[in-house]
Amino acid sequence: MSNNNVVQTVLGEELGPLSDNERLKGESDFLRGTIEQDLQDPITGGFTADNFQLIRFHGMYQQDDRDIRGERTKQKLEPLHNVMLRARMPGGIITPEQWLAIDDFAGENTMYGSIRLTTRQTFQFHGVLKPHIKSMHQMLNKIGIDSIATAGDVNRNVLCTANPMQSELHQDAYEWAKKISEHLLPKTRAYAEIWLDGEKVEETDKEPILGSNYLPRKFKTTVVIPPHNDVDVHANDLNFVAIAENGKLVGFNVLVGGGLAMTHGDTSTYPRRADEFGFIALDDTLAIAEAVVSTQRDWGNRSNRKNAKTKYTLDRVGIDVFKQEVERRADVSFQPVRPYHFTDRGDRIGWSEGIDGLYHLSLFIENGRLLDYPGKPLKTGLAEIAKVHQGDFRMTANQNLIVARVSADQKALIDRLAREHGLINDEVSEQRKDSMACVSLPTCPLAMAEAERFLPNFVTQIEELLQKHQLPNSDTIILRVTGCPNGCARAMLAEVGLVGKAPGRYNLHLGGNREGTRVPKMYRENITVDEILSELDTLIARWSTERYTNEGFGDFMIRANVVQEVIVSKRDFHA
Ligand code: SRM
Ligand code: SF4
Repeated sequence: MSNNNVVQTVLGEELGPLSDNERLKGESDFLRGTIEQDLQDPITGGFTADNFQLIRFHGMYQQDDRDIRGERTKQKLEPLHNVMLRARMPGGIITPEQWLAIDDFAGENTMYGSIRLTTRQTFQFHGVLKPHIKSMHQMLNKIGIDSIATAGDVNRNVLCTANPMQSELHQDAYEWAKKISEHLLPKTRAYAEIWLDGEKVEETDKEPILGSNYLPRKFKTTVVIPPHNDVDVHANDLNFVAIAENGKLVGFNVLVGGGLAMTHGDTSTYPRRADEFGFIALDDTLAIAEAVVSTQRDWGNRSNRKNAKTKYTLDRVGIDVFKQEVERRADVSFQPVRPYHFTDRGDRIGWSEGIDGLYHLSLFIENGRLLDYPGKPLKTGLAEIAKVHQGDFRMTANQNLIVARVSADQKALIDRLAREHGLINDEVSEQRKDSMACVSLPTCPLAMAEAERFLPNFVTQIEELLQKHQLPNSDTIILRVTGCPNGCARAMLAEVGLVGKAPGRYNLHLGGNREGTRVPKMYRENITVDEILSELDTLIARWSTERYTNEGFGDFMIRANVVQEVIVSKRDFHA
């Protein structure tokens, strides 16, 4: 499929000529391109032509700092090209030794000196210049970490509920997240050859699962342990909902077709919840994962990348048709969905005790940015903890970090280190813990408005509104801000979601729920921050006085008819 004059036809329907991304994947020699030559080229700090896209399959994005872009153009300099690296960490578990190595690299070899925890349970380095790229991969390899398939048209980092309290169930679920990740990884040796000086081999195995053109678009998978929906299943193409009997994992409910991105002004794009396909036994997990991926591989739209994700394939071919194809390919019949429910998505910040008698400290890391701030040396604090910690660390899909499996005799020491370095702060409000922003400016090339740098002050203003309307600290609103409609902070599953439109201007969405099972609807378009605050002032006042007992802000927005409920996204979201 490397010829872009070829028209793609699926189940008799013509979708159009293949996009240029199909050409570049097909011609890439299994993701090698000419990345190695570009790496040697000292004339530019960047990657050229197709390599700009191909490095994504190796877990890197080319970026430049947008704050200084204009100044460099004035000085007739090329943008200060660098890469952002995203590691592959199924289930987000990292050891103290690994942590110390990444801490060291971030401090010594990146432009920003930070480690950024992401909304998909891993970390990113921002600002790695060309001379450091290869040594970065070699450092990671040495400590048992890679960045394969954390970006590009492949199955991304597989998430797993970060709940160390139920240790046995968590361990089983986590093992499945790892197995699924391994099973769906690209089989090409390109990563080892380019970054790890691996031996050159002719590819004999032609990517049996992903195919030589890889997937039509990115693909996201989770393993979730109800009642916590911390991974936000409805943002993901494929979800395995753990079903346990007497604390033991017995199988999974499978949910397919979630995704949150849209494009401003294009009503063929929309955020969408995943659909329930049914229950499967544990032994069928990999076959089902593979069948969902291969169905999407063959039926996903390779002509229009904006309509290429699984959510659009389901809506195009029909949910039942897609499901039957998965059953046929896997030779497994879905059983009726087993009962489950979600209650919440947040992390339990602070200490908790697991059923195995070990302790876990969940740290709230604002925007996931670990850096030494004046008076708050967060990055140093974690390194100090890593030097003494005998358990592990767990990154959460809420950009937080758990110091997990702490023995009783280490608890006081770790608590002291965390407090001394500002990692525990009893003043942080519950509202702040329920707020999240994507990276956005200055590193994200797609950002239309601020998000990470905007959120902290904005939360202070929301805290003031909650106080003004006499709401206690425990009554919060799930608030998420993304700098553009791609939705990286999952604003499209928030009670209040702000979506960047232009500098200082956002679309205001309302009506998601606390469990993350409803997409919020647009209430006001392209408004300023003052206008947002004024709207929220009125709505929070009403919530405070008119709500039923324990009624969440998003639920109240629907009941009070402030916005219509989005039930079927394709029909309701833009209506
Ligand atoms: Fe994302 C693109 C950051 C989670 C939907 N995302 C980007 C890029 C790489 C911009 C780019 O393409 O050049 C951003 C890099 C910014 C930077 O400087 O770091 C970026 N996305 C992030 C992270 C770091 C946000 C964060 O604050 O933590 C998250 C990294 C996750 C990870 O570790 O893998 C991140 N991105 C998400 C999520 C949330 C999720 O998966 O739970 C979504 C919405 C869910 C979904 O996929 O529907 C998301 N990111 C996108 C999209 C839209 C995809 C689409 O369906 O159209 C893009 C743009 C694209 O792919 O074309 C994008
Ligand atoms: Fe960038 Fe948009 Fe994702 Fe924010 S939502 S990180 S602005 S792509």
